[in-house]
Amino acid sequence: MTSTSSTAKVQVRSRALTQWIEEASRLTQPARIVLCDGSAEERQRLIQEAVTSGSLTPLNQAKRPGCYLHRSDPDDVARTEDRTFICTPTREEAGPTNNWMAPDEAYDRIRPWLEGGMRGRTMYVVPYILGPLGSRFAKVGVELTDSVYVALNMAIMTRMGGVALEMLGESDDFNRGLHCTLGCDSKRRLICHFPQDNTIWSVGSGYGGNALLSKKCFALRIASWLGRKEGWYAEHMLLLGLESPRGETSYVAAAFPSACGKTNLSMLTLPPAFSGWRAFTVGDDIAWMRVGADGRLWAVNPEAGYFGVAPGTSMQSNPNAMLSLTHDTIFTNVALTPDGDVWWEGMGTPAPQGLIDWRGRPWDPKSGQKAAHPNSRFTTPMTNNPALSPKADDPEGVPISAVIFGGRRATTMPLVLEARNWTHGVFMGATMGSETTAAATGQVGVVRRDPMAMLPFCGYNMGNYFDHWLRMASLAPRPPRIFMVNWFRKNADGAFLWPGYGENMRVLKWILGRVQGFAEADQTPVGLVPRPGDLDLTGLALDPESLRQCLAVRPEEWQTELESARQFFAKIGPTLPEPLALTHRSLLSELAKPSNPPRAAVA
Ligand code: SAT
Ligand code: MN
Repeated sequence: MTSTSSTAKVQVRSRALTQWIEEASRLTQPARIVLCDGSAEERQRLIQEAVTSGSLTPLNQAKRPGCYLHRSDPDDVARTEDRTFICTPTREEAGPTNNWMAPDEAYDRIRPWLEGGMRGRTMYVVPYILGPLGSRFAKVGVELTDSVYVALNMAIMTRMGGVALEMLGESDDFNRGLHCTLGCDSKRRLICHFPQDNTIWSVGSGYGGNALLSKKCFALRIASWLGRKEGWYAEHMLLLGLESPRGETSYVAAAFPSACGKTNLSMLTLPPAFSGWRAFTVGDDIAWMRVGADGRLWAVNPEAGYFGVAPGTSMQSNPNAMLSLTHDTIFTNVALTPDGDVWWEGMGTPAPQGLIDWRGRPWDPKSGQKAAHPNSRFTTPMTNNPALSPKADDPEGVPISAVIFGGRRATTMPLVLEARNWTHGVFMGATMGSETTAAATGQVGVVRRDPMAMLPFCGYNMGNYFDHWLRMASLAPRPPRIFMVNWFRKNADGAFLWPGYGENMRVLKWILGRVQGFAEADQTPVGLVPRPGDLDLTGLALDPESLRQCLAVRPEEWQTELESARQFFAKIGPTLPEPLALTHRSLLSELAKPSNPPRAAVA
């Protein structure tokens, strides 16, 4: 017998939603159904439930009010890309870079697992909005989940509850996310996307992007598919505002693969030499972008919170994140201190004695094991961020001056490289590569091509996705300029050449200078690079040799790079747009030319 919570002060007016909840509860047979209203009282009630069931451990409330620790199943600590499927009627629609399953096959495989899958448990109905309220960007999703941890995370990550039902009204236009933990059984773990049905079925995992269906599943995979159909863009990008000493704010959108410092860059703290400047976070992970009436590209952050990587986050690397984490935050798989606080590797303080590791066991510093899982996370509301942009909630979004692609590359890729034109910029994004991190299961540290940081998140054929990017040039009369950055280049001894973090502002200043037409650059066979004197290095002790190596374009490295890009394009196959193949050929012939003395290029 199921009962619906009567405490919710909200009402479902959409017949389609009522029917779908009924259908899902007939299938999964929960003991209770709770319709989430998004209120503060509800949050307290859900936290209480989670603490009682052991899903959350309260942290020291005097030190971290409103903060809790969650430990996931040790076998369920990252996205599982090999169990993630795009279920379009044809394999061709999903393309060569996605796992594909026919929709009927996927539904038929998962349905038996879902039968009675929530028996004895609560089904939380979580209605949410992606995008600012009242915005033309905004979309409604509803996630049905048997995880209170997921419901609590969704309340932080999205505009959740009554507001979403209000926006939905009587409409049937919403994303249907059905999530069932099934004891986090890896043998019954599948994350299936049905773009044509605007539906996601996720089973067997309670973690991050597998389970918070608003995030990678809807805001990227399904939304990228909707964006192509409707003429807009859903991208794996942070959004950052930079206010100059003259009081003008410019916005950049930047794509980096998971766990490459997107959150840090989006919360940038500026070096002392940039005292007249200010940096503001609009978003840290996902951008939805549309061409505005003025011909520029405009963007919003569809989310309302951050699901950031904890290890490496410190007062030095990201003070705005550290300040955000002082209250009302859920920590996942970090270490617990004896006085009920959190700790992780790279927090900037020595490990206290008596730590409990991420699995809940006493931690032995000599064991060689990490106390916090490398992909341990914090979930914190964006309103906690001292650097939150006043435009973060603006229905209009922000106009984008520059699109920045980046990855983690020990060699080849200079600190910054500007595309010659739109097609070359799309080529740079399409061929970008990065060394893998702990954000997904699998081998760490090998270079993989990760176009626009969307390889695991593009909900349709990658070749068609490139074509959609090329199309922006004709949709937007005033498109942003495109750049590539690499904060992670190393010298022959394996040491990082560039200090990174706040010092990245020096590169951003050059990028804005290029956009505004006063910064200069050298032409190289593969794009435009600043000369050492073009970067504002005031107050930075960086030896000239390291800087030279940071900016170097080495033809022999680029030969290898372009060969690897060719192999990747071959994998894309017949949907690869011809302009990208042409760009590849023209770069090869530029590289083959006898080297000319570098020319200064004026913007
Ligand atoms: O687990 S998530 O997909 O939400 C985080 C990430 O991989 O970037
Ligand atoms: Mn991400």
